[in-house]
Amino acid sequence: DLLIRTLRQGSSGGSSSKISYEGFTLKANKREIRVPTQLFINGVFLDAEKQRTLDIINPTNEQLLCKVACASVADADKAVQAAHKAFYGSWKQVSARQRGLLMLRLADLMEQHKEELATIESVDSGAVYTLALKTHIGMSIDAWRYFAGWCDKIQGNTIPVNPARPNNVLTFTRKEPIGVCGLITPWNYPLMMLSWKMAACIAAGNTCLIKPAQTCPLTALKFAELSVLAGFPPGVINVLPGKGSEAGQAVADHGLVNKLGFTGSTPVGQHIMKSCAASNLKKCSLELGGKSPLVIFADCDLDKAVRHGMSSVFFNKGENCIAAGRLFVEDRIHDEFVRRVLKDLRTMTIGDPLNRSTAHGPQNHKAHFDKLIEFCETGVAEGAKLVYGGCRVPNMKGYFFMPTVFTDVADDMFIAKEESFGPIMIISKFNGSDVDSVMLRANRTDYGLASGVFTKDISKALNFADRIDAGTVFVNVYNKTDVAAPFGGFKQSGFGKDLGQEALNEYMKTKCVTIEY
Ligand code: TAP
Repeated sequence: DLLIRTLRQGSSGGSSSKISYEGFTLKANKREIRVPTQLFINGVFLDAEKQRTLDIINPTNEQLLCKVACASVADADKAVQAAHKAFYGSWKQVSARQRGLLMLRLADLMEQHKEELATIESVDSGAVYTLALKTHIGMSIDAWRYFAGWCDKIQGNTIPVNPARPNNVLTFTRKEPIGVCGLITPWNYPLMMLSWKMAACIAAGNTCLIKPAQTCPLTALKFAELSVLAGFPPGVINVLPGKGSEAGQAVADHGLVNKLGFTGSTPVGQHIMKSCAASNLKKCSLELGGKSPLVIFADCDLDKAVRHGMSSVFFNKGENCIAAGRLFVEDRIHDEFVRRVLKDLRTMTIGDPLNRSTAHGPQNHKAHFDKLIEFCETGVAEGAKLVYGGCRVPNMKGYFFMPTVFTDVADDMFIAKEESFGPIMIISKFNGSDVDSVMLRANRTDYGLASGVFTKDISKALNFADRIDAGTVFVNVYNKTDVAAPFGGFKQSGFGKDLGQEALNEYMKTKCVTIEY
């Protein structure tokens, strides 16, 4: 059949010329990259209703990069109808193993285009290129490969139930795809958030539409082009750049969407859950905000604690959902810890994210940048001690925010409780002989996404892991995520897992079949 023929042709068929779209040529990183700027619905690129567009701004220079189609409610409906038709049509003809092959082929194409994708991500979102290559794009490719492997290993159970003698009974379960899934993602890791969700969703046999964050939808559109080259049937994957309040809301409200996978802020997550309930009681999973505690005991390897403590906050310019929102440092090492952090910060290279020596790029967009300024002003007004940064990088165009450190932060301060989502380290002291009290303080947050502890004492570390109320615990490391390990929060950080085998369950339903014989 056509799909198998496409698969056999290999990925180097030079078919890119067959995909027509309106786009722009990004000249950056010594490359010229064609990037689509239209909606991607039912396998083709097309304009939004009434030709509406979004302005895409380059955060490094605050200049207009391009205009991208902005989906309306009617466009969202068009995408849902396409996904619905594909789910009951062409996608049903594709066997689980063929699905895995398509996903592997897509991953290969992403790998072949990884420098292009990383360049686009860097220019669009301000991600440092070297990090974009390794994490934003690298982990996206890993996710597609990991979930491709699951496609033909999704199995039910046979279950011994009580028969009505003399008859026998066979009861078994089937894991079935849910149908059309809506995916809504934030701006901090645009392609990676898409991949974490979509790879699990597609592996489970669903069709989908994604509404990427309006500030940086470009890698999602380049990805859509690659999905055509990989041979995905039309309608299986649809990409709808647009506004959350309009296109996103339309997806959450749509009666033909059976599942919503959301990553974003807690307030929007709460709102979306209500829409899911009110529309058609669609299943939803929510990966929301965090204010993750990192506890550093005096008996740690201090070099390592400083290195990981820095990256727990400043990784991806703090636009990292599991970023350590609060550091509790044991009083005996507090001053030395702060001294070493400041020493490292003074040598941190801030600048063009495409430059290979840059460690810290611009924040994603202006509204976020402005909120960070406000966050720091609040901290100062509350009486926390601002020991570094807290302002725009002097004399630089672009949304460059100084890596920032606050000490003497009291538990009831705004900056101790609220997520900044930026490069702002919030440090408080604790007394090492009173572990109960630091555990209480670490857990006294509405969030429960991640956490970390640094200590050489294995009992202390395991006690921390037992007692902390968070979905992820790092011991003597931070930010160590992997596509095979489940990821997701507790409390107001949401529910449902991305990644790992557990993520598949978010995109499947269990049917129980009972036969008397
Ligand atoms: P949000 O403002 O919540 O936006 C997330 C997505 O939801 C965007 O695509 C947004 O569209 C869309 N949206 C907004 N209103 C909507 C509505 N009424 N209906 C449907 N969709 C709607 O978050 P953000 O500012 O982009 O991202 C930052 C937040 O995400 C932080 O709190 C961070 O902690 C969290 N985050 C969590 C994780 C995990 S794994 N837990 C990972 C990354 C980020 P627009 O493009 O129009 O805004």
